[in-house]
Amino acid sequence: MNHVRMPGVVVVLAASLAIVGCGKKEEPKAAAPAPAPAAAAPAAKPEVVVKIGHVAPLTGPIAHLGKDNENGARLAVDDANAKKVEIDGKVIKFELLGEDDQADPKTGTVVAQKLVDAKVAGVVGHLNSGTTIPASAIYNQAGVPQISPSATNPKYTQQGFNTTFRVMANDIQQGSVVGTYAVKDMGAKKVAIIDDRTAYGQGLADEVEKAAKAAGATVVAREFTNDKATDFKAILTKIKAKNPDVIFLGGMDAVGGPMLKQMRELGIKAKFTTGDGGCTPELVKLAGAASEGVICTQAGLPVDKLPNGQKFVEDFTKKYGQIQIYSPYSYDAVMVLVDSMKRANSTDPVKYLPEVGKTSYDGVTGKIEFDEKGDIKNGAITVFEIKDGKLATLKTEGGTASAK
Ligand code: ABU
Repeated sequence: MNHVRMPGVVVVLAASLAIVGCGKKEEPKAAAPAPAPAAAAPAAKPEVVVKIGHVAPLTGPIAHLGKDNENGARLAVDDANAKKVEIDGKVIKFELLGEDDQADPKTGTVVAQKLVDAKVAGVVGHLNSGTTIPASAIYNQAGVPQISPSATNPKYTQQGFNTTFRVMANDIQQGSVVGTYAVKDMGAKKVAIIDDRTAYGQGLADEVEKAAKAAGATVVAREFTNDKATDFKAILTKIKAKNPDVIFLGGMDAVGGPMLKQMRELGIKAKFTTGDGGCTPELVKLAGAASEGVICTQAGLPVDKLPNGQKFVEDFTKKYGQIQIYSPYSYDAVMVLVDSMKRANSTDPVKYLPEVGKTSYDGVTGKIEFDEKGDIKNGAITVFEIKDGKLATLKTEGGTASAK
């Protein structure tokens, strides 16, 4: 049976007629007190969408690192949105615009312009120094703050731009630590150096060469490859003839993995060292048993020693799986942008950019403060050894403790 929904006023009228119709005179009842008017709901605050750009290689040999970076930034955006951040009387809904630069400098500038045209308020990226440096000119021209969570080449922050920041140590620090470690701690007298001809790989290799020589070693070979190569037998054969104690690679894990395997296949006994681009769980996956005993550095603290990192590690791994290396830094980079907007009470880059430089933020990676160039103050370098397929911490130099 269908029930016809009657408007309330009709129901009241029908009831009154029924009373009149029964012929009994009734004294009018005192009117029931009118219900108190419902308290007016507070007017909802207007919501404003603020776009934050993120750029990394999401395709190609180091897509696993690009996705790690992007996922860190995405988690930060989700966490910031859950807090319903209010700026200038409006609730801000942050939106991450993720772009793929394929680790290619030209593509890096194309996607940088795309983000500027999309009116992003800030950019986290890029991953590679070779893309971060050319893209930084575009963001600078547009006055858009840029924080790289992983580009370690010192040139990025040496261009005189007020828009460039990085939340980890640079390769002057990293090269000095790994080059000195190879000589003083690993006892290398003869060092061979290979780089991938990227801004990162070549730049770090130059710093390692300086540090190793300063510590008393001889550089017996300096070879290069490229960041897409997979066959290194020709350069490794040349290096074998020089009988080095240590081989250093300035390059990423996608190069380091197959290079390590081929070193062992050629019977090269030298110890293998590399910087942050190769100091990842992916290196172990790619090189297998050949990665045992590798010494490598990261430009930051070990994940299990991140001052405020426990919740980040739990949340990230639950949502995205294993941390590669830079996701805690991309998380912090987003949070530094948000924190700067809050302090400026504005999401307008013109207004909040000066606040980025004044940052003093307790991130998951530690205390974040910038020097006059935009480099992190007191960045840490950690030395690891790969043991039983895992990155085991040997020592950390520099770094600040969290205030928490
Ligand atoms: N820092 C190593 C990987 C990223 C880069 O600087 O190119």
